[in-house]
Amino acid sequence: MSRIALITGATSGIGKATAFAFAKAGINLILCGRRQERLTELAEALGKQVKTTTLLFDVRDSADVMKAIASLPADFQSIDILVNNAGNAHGMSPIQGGDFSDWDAMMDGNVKGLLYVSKAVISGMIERGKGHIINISSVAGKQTYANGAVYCASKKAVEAISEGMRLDLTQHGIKITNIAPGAVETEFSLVRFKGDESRAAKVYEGFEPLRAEDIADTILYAVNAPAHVTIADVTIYAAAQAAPTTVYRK
Ligand code: NDP
Ligand code: 8X3
Repeated sequence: MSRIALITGATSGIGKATAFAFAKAGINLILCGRRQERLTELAEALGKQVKTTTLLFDVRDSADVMKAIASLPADFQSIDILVNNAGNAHGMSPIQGGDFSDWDAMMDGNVKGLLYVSKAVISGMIERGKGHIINISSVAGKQTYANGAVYCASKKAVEAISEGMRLDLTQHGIKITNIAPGAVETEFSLVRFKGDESRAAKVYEGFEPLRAEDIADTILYAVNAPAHVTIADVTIYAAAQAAPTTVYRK
């Protein structure tokens, strides 16, 4: 029987590429995000290959998260795969210059949002005695860099949550995969730098960054591993990147 995956942050970047990769592999899709137009467009495009539905919610709103996931049609309720991908960096500044609303957006979205969505999905996985949760962390969760303390903290939290989930959920037949990408060219830097296109473009200048599809390939590999195998933790750098902020540019 075809599997069902719920992907948060499916409207852009890594989430969107994962939706395409899953559709190609015959995995039915629950596509989530805050931009309905993009969700509808994606659901229509991928609906030619697999069954699709969309959920519009902000991961930071626990009540909305629970309501949206509870509203799924019966044929989408047995979620096999959860991809906790929604998230962003907001701003880049020394801790003493940090902005409260940026901090809230990162901690509430990247950390608490991931927890809310997981809670909404895990109970069903436990009942069915199976499931797979993919948490998108970052190399920022492995190594802190200057001016990135809060984003890095949010991704270190994701790493800890992945470890904790594995400890709590393995006994229920649920696999946990933590994926830590390096520099992937998506809308990420545009969001981080609040729409400043030239500043965002500079992040990826002079080297070949990762593509969203590279991360999607790894996610698909993890969900296609044999039943007795858990891909627990994967770090993926661009070939020219040696550490989060050490990139060899031409
Ligand atoms: P994008 O900005 O391209 O995509 C981010 C996605 O997250 C969008 O679909 C957005 O959808 C969704 N999202 C953001 N905030 C919320 C929210 N509060 N509620 C619901 N959805 C939200 O960035 P990426 O694809 O690069 O980022 C995906 C994940 O990968 C993030 O967790 C990011 O931290 C992580 N990552 C990215 C790296 C990179 O270099 N690009 C490297 C390492 C990790 P919408 O706006 O429609 O809600
Ligand atoms: C995104 C990668 O290095 O910009 O998580 O933090 S980085």
